[in-house]
Amino acid sequence: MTRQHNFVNRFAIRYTGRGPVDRREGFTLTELLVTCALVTVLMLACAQIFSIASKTIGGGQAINAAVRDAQAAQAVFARDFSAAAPATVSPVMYIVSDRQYAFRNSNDSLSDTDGNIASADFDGDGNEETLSQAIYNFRNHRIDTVGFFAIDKYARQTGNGNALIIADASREAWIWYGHLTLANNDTSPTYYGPGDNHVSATNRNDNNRFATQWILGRVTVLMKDPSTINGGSAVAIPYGNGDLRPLAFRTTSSQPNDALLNFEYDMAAVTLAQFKQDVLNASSPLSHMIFEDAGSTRVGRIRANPFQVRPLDAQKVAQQVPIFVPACTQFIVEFAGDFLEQNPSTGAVEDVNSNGTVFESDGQIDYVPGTGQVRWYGMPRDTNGNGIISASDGDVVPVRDVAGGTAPVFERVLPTTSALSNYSNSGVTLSRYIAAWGPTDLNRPKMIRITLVIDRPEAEGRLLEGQSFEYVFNVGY
Ligand SMILES: [Ca+2]
Ligand SMILES: [Ca+2]
Ligand SMILES: [Ca+2]
Ligand SMILES: [Ca+2]
Repeated sequence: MTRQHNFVNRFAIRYTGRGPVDRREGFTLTELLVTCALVTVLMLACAQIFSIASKTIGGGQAINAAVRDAQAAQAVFARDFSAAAPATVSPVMYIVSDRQYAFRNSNDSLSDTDGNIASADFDGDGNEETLSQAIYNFRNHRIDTVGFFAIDKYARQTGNGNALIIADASREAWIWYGHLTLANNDTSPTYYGPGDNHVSATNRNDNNRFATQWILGRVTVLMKDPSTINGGSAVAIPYGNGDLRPLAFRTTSSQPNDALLNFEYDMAAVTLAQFKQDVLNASSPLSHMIFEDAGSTRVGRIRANPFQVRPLDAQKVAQQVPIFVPACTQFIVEFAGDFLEQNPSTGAVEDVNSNGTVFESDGQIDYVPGTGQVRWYGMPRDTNGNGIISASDGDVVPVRDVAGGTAPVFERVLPTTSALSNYSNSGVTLSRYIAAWGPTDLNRPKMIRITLVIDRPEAEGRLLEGQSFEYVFNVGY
């Protein structure tokens, strides 16, 4: 028998009570008190060590969690963009770029000395300064939205009443990404957009005011002919009468109002072909190309409620379906493609074939002369970090700026009235940028670049800002 076996056997005897335990093995009161004191000292020491360790681990965990979320998101983005419907089939694709000032979190809000959200001590010299709106940081955020049609295999994720999910599927869907509008804590909640101020002292933006509270959403709205939809008319967003759904945001009074906005249903009773015809018939197509908030200047943002109370019903469950990436403080969408004709030897944008326009494909994805890098278009942004933001510096700018000041038809709304030679001046203000390709705009982006910042609450005090992730996707068609 080995020593180990003896050891095990001795324990077995003690705990099965086969013999009387020697009194000398017990503790006196004094011994117990001394032990307790020693344990207390040890516990205090351990608490110190664990506290220091957990501060270090906290930063690491925040990074790990952000990386995990970003990796999961990357796979979903890649599949969605690769499934984008061809321009000949897809009536619409759009990118809306918006910017929003917001405090990172409550502590950031309290630490601001002058009460002006736009100014902060960005350079660490002890004074608050204001930067160009084209420079994005923990105060100045991008809250872009992107919408397009796709062909893949999509399962329904919403239901009706007590049927939490109705079994149904489609090969056609409208896909939307953007920061969500979120419910506040009221029993009958008010919905607030990212960075919105409180409506009043009693009606507050509890869950969507600070950037670290924001949630990036993703929805797929299945598209089917009404006669083929399971579960009856209640699940459908009817189409016709020139009222273009699903992209028209507010439906007519006879239909379920805000059904899509509220995300009660992820099924539109219209096929891609039917919807395309509707867009072609529309008198003012632009208003139906982007998912819009009628009655305000705001872009449409799907409503979600991450904090539902029981009992759950189909609508409460549906309002959690859009939740995609929590703590997402920046969502930047940019595009590349073959929109301009460039001189093959100099790279200059010019009418090489003398047909009167530079807005045409020359067989080459537009590139930056000199470096030969892919030219990315969108809301102005300094991508090489040198403090200059311009077309000639190779930064992100509208196509207009690269094309000598004239915008192509798909640039529907521009952030400045004219192209600027440098957007980094602190006086520069940017309004919305919209690129929207309609049913007759067949030359569409070849690539989409997504830049995400994930700033999880546990990173506070450990990381200066969130983690940034950048992805480039080929568009499937
Ligand atoms: Ca300030
Ligand atoms: Ca080109
Ligand atoms: Ca030409
Ligand atoms: Ca630059």
